[in-house]
Amino acid sequence: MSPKNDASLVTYAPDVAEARASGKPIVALESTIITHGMPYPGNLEMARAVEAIVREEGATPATIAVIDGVLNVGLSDETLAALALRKDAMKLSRADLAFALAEGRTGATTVAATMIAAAHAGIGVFATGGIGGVHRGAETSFDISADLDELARTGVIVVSAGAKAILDVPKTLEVLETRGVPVVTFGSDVFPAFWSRESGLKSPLRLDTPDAIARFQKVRSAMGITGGMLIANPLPVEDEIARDVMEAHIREAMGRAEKAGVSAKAVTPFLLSELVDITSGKSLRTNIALVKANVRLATRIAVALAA
Ligand code: PSU
Repeated sequence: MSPKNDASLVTYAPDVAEARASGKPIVALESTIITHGMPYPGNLEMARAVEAIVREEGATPATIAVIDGVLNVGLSDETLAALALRKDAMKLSRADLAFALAEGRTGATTVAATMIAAAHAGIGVFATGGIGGVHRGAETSFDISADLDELARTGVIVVSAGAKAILDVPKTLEVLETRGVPVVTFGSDVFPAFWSRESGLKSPLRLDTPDAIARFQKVRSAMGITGGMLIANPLPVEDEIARDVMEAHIREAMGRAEKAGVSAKAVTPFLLSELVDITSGKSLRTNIALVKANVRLATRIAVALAA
């Protein structure tokens, strides 16, 4: 393999290649949420359902992962199903995306790595559940997700349900502000907290339509302002878990993490998995519902950008 040959590093699913060639809207989707964020088979059901939502809303889905050393932009259903079952997939971020390509490994892309892949493929909009951020206790652990730095440098719109409430959300917003990342809450003045519609924190910016978000992004480009943008989408009311109820569950999950000595990359997957156990599956149903809502909004933004 010649490392300089893009064709040997990246492969596009046929419908993604066709959409790229004809300038049709594409929505990038990540894969860490599949391999590290949710248990099987809910993860596969979610991955299939969100691809269907993108198509229903008039765009092409591109789920991104590294398969045997090749960056796949768009996965066949067979590959998606196989990935959802794999226990050994790496969790790839900016630091190790190219490592997996160079070493022929298989790995799922986080928000940061999916942004890099999307930008490389010319895809401007990406939907996930919730971004990584500043972890609670970061003042001693220094655990801050690479997702925040990626938002500052890579020009992709990321639609999420805010930052996961397992994080220190005020500090996460502070870092985003310092790094010059626009944080726009869709249809609300309050920044959401993933499983809950409200974090109790004011959203830095607010926009109410996909068209307005597309216009904002076009003006940023026209001004030569680089970097990404975070769209925070409060989940549907009927799916939310009240903030105080969720907070008690999070504290319990964090206690378990401390006991188990979990650190670094393993923290987020561990906490998400413990929360599914603590809430008897409710946090998973809520997670799936919020991802679906984010994907729908992301697709509407991608369609507005392409118009
Ligand atoms: N959204 C979800 N579930 C997830 C994630 C997002 O609903 O598991 C993943 C994303 O891939 C994100 C990662 O980049 O969690 C954050 O991991 P960390 O805190 O280790 O940076």
